[in-house]
Amino acid sequence: MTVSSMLIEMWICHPQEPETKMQSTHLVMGQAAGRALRLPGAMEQLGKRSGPAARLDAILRHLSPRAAPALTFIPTSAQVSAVHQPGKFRFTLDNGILTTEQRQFYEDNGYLLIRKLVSDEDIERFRKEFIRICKKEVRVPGAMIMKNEALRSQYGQTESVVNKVQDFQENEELFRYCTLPQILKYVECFTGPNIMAMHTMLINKLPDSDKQTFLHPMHQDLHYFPFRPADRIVCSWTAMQRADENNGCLVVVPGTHTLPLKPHGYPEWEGKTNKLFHGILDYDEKSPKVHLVMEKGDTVFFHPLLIHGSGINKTSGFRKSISCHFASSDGHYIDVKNTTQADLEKELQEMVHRRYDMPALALKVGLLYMCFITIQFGPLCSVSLIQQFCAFCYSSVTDGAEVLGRIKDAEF
Ligand SMILES: O=C(O)CCC(=O)C(=O)O
Repeated sequence: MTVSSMLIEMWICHPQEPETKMQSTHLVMGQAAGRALRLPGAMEQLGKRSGPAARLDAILRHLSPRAAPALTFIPTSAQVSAVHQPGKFRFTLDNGILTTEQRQFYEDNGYLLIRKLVSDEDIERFRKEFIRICKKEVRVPGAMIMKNEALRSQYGQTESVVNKVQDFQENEELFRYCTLPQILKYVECFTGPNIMAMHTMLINKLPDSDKQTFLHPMHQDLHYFPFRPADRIVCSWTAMQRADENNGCLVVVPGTHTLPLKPHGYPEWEGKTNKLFHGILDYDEKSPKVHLVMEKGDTVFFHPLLIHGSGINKTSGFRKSISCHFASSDGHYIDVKNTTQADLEKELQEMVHRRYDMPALALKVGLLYMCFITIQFGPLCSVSLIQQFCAFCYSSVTDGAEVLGRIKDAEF
């Protein structure tokens, strides 16, 4: 049997340890190529889980029957060696998908653009689901929905006010993006075959006529991630419509994926800055930038150290994209204390304190550390975070179900 695939959004880590292995709660062993399973039902058929996975299952059942993790298993080629092969290539792995030229391009530039990777039909489904979320026809437990409140009185509950849906792992339709075989086959070239979906976003860059900018300052995504190794993390970002300089396409500084992680903070510019939209503090505006002009369905894969951002949307329409950060489950978490990421952790801690009003609980069991691990970009805990939290703190938390309920029922 070979490990043919793994795509999960649920994992366990140990906050007490400075470097913690990313432990998957589920491994899919020996799936036939071409089969994709939807869990938890199917998992039971694969046999009994043991160790931490079994413990987590038991805890989640105890907490709430609704809390069972949504698991999606998608076969990958498993042709790739996740072990770093010294020599020519550092940032890419060989599974026969990328040509030598494509590998070399990513090695040199830190990104790779694949044209027409996602079909119009899939994009239309994502778009429709996004509209339903905007209209509150569906709720996405644990997701952070970022709105421009100033526009609400004019436009009501519509896509005209929603900038972003983040951490949509509990929405089956949007999460389908992270499971598309054509996406995963490329992801595997960067992460290796055991893949975890770490962070998801559907960005709807609003027209900027009223100066309520939704501008992404130049940054490195690794700033938001307390896990490593960086070279086994990749973002896949798909344009849901044409993106160019006019509507705020992605802008990258090629080759910067070889730089270390730089100190980030709020940009010192006139006008609005968005919560947690940090930028590189010493960013040199003269750096040679490339505007990634993309058509609907085009997808760019990029390294988490690549310096990138996006400008304002100067048109009267929206600019939509859907993205996911994937990482190898063979990675580990780091303690960000005394690193450039420490301030972000603090900011997130404060947000969680305010949002959920549970400092005592948090302090008792180290929730705050865990928050940073899972929230990544957003101010809100994701459901999987709380599940992990409960799993860890089972012995000391008596009201885990209540905490979980509070998060799941939160109105965003
Ligand atoms: O989609 C955008 O406008 C920017 C996205 C971005 O910077 C990111 O995903 O890190």
